Amino acid sequence: MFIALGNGSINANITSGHGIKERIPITPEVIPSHLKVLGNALINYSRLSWVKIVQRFFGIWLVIISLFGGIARGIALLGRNGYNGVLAFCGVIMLNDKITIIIPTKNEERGVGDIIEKCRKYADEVIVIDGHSTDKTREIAESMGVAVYLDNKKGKGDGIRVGITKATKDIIVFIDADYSHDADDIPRLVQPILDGEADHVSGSRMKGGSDELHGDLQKFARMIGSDIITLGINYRFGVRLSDTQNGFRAIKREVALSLGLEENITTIEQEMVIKTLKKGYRMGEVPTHEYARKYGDSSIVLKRVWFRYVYSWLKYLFF
Ligand SMILES: Nc1nc2c(ncn2[C@@H]2O[C@H](COP(=O)(O)OP(=O)(O)O)[C@@H](O)[C@H]2O)c(=O)[nH]1
Ligand SMILES: [Mg+2]
Repeated sequence: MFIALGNGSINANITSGHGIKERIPITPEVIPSHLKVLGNALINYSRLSWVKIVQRFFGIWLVIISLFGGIARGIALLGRNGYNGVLAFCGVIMLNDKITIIIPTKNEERGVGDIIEKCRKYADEVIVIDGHSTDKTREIAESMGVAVYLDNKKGKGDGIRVGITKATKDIIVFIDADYSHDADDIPRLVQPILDGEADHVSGSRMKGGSDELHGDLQKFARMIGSDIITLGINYRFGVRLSDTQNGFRAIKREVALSLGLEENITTIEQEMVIKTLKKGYRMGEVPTHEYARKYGDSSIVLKRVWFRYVYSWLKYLFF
């Protein structure tokens, strides 16, 4: 239905679901009857299939081309990624070509399969960087057809650095393999980059909640330490971030390559944030929830790594 102005009067051009065209002048007296006609037109449209509605609005050729294009893409995804390929086709088709997802793993045989499966919804390129696992992590990942590379046995940071050199898409997403992060948050995480608002986006556990930062002394210390580090970064660069330690993040590949990352362990997360800001790139944050590790223990043992956190924080902040 179109409302048209002409000859000093307002006309309603109504095409009903059956294709009958009516042109009715709108005057105060006839408004109730116009509403009735409009109501009928809407009811008729609601009875049409979506194909017919698209056809009415955009013409038959657009429908034919998009149907063929869609079917071809759907078959390709079904062949490559099975059911998840079809899900991707329905939901996030635009993202798949732009993202490389990197999953660092060390002895994650219980979670790696699930996380790969979920990540495939959002990226054509999923890469596992393994820290020389002694369990079946690599076998499982390889059997699922994703690329698997070994790091240099120096820690997660080393794995992240190897991953950056292997990625080929415009945006890299890092996600852990221990069920801490929800792959369904990936579209939200990359959105600020796609919108041209940020070059590097971190998931924020402070905004999205964490099951890993509260409950015992070790967790409390991690939370306070994380807050102090973030505070220093905020005042040094005049930003207001809430989380600089989360492993769940998205970054433009070109930016990641330009940072000259050096850290071998999980201190690489804060190094990435500090160097992003130092080089004048834009940081973004979105709330993401951190779930409790489902099995095993964190690789971070605070009494062993706290010094490296403090040292690398000060080093990258001021030198
Ligand atoms: N490539 C690689 N990945 C690692 C290494 N150590 C831990 N990871 C992975 O990094 C992710 C985060 O590790 P985790 O121990 O959960 O650290 P936390 O989440 O900070 O407590 C998990 O997917 C681990 O499997 C390593 O030495 N090399
Ligand atoms: Mg973890």
